Amino acid sequence: MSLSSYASEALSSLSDAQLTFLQGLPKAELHAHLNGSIPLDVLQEMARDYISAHSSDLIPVSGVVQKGVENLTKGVVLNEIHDFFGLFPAIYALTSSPATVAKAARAVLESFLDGSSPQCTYMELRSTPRATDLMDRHGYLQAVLGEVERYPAGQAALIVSIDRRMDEAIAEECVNLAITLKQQRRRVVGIDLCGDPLAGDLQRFVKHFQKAKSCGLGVTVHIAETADNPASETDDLLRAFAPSRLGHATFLDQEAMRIVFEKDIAVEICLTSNLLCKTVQSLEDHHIRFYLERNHAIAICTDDQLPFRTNLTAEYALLLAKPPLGLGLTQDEVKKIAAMSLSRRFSQ
Ligand code: 6MZ
Repeated sequence: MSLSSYASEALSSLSDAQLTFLQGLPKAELHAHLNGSIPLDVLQEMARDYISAHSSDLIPVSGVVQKGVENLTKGVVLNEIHDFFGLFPAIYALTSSPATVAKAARAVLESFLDGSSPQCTYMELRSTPRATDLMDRHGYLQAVLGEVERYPAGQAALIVSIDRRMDEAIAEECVNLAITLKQQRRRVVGIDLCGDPLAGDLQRFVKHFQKAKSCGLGVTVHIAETADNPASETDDLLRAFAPSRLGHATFLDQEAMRIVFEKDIAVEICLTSNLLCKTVQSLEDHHIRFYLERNHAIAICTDDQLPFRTNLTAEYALLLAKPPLGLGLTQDEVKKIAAMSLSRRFSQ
């Protein structure tokens, strides 16, 4: 798949020795959404299967799928972060049965963990349980876990995502499934709050997140992803949800920062995602600099390698490449950042 200009320019500016260094660096991918990480060739194959299986349907859903996959193939241009969520109906049509969810999960895990130069040494894949005509949410999680557990515990685990758009009852069901599966010693290590950053009232989820935490699940939340997220919501997320990791954390105010430092909450950083969603204007302005200056724990992550046309090696290349293509960090600094990602895995 062709990479975004950010990823490809940073990668091609590196020497062979720098590339070898990045590829051999032990690192963890802690923030990757399953349905946003399906390799393009696998998605295209799934679309072909879907279209041939649905050719006689009265309602031509195949058109939506075809258009969606064509857009992803061309490389989507997002005017703003809200455009991003419109990509998922087409992808979700392709991953609506246990077999297709498993196929997608296998392809994602293989793209990160297999081959002669895997993207990472450990991966916490995350996904939102979905119920369709062909599966319930438990069936969804069984299908994903079946693939995660093909790898040793030291290599792969699952985070269950709760979408901000969910009804409270569905969020509760997802949290309870995560807890039960953990108690059954399945490879679920945490829960996540994700979805359209401005959707939903989060108060209705508080007690469910607290229950998950008290049952030993790690908690991570997408927080302050846009400039429009109110400070009061960010404050609630930090205090009531008590996360040990944060996704994006792009627009934290001073008080929020104070809590992040005081509680030593790690930040999952997704550079290309932020640039393409235009929540950050340039690498020069990226909040990663603030955390680096203070030696605060971060983990470099891909978010959604399919629409953002990146991979974990490219995200690390953005650290190493000289400005303006990258941050111009030294190999020792990058090594330290990679070690931070491994140290912030959720416990099993
Ligand atoms: C917020 C995001 C996201 O769970 O179906 N998702 N939520 N911010 C982001 N950054 C731009 N990227 C992905 O994977 C897809 C779902 O993950 C969430 C969205 O809810 C999306 O529908 P799963 O496997």
